Amino acid sequence: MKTYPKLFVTALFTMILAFGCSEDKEEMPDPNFINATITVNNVATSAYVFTAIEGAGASASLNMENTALTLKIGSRYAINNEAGRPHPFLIMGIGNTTLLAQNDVVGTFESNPAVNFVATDSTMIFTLTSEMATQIAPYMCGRHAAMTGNINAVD
Ligand SMILES: [Cu+2]
Repeated sequence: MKTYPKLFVTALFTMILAFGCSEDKEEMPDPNFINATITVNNVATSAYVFTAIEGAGASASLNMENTALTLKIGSRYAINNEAGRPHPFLIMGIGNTTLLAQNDVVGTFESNPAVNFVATDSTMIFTLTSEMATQIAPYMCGRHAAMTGNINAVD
């Protein structure tokens, strides 16, 4: 009969520890948490249009050709490119550099750990760090220079 209270006390301490740990986890930001998902499509070879934005931190006029995209600095974004492989999404930098690219071009921020860039044929995921924000320029299609619009990085 003495083991029962001992087990009970052990279980109680385990619960307290588990609760304490889960509280700590909530305070640690998940580096893979996506704040906003932006869906983009193409109008032939002349424009991108943003068709949906979900979550927080990103905004743009939907279904307007080559419209500006506003992104909050410090947030993580997924760009779902429904235009796919024929229209690889690029985030350009000042001086016509490429910061992030969905195609074979290797952007200057693709290996930056804080940016944590992930790209597939249909999606690119990245965190807009303040370092990257200082160099950000328009978005552009990797194959059609007419498909381009401004990116505004905001605090
Ligand atoms: Cu294109």
